[in-house]
Amino acid sequence: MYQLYIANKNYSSWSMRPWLVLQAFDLPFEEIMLPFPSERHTGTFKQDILAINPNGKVPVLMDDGLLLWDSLAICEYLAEQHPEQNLWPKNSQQRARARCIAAEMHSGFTHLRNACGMNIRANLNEMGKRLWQENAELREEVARIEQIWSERPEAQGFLCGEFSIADAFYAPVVTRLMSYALPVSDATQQYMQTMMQHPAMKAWVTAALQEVAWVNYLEPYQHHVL
Ligand SMILES: N[C@@H](CCC(=O)N[C@@H](CS)C(=O)NCC(=O)O)C(=O)O
Repeated sequence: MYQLYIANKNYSSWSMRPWLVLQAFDLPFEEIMLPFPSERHTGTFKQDILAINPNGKVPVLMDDGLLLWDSLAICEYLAEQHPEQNLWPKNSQQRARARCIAAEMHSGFTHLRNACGMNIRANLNEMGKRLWQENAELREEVARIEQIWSERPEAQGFLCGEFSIADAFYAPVVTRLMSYALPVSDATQQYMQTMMQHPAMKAWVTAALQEVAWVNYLEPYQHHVL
């Protein structure tokens, strides 16, 4: 049984990716939630995660004492451990493409990530309008994402055929586009719907919506009303 250490489902986009892969492929895992503190440099999150991962971040996968501490490395490891399940697409061309687009997400899209932090339960539509007008890099990055998504083999399907690690990597983009109501094409919205209907995605989003913890430093656009 794997152990996956994650942080708040509402906020932690890097935690979401390997969690979705474990869940979608029905791999046996125990989830260990280390919630972010309400204010930076308070609470026990940092000391708790540092006790198991010197890198000090989530997600972390533990497999029988083996520590893995990066979302993409975790997914690669899981794919290697379960070759009978196509965590990466079976078709070699789609597999190559899936790896490229997952890597592009993992190492890029910093404007989207910085301006539109994941916040599943929030309605940030008004802020989204403003960011869209003011932030040209954000518009460019969303255009690139729409291009990637438009190249999926089937309009009703996932990015590289069946659900794969590539989709898990773009899952937090789906929720961001919704939270900030960024203006995207019908084809993009179709993919967002496909993703939102996936059982693993539904399970994560449902759990995120039930969380009440407020993490002030991840809420640049809202005030906490008690
Ligand atoms: N490149 C890493 C990023 C991990 C990351 O930034 N995790 C965030 C949560 S989404 C974190 O642990 N932040 C806590 C901190 O930096 O103190 C990965 O792919 O796993």
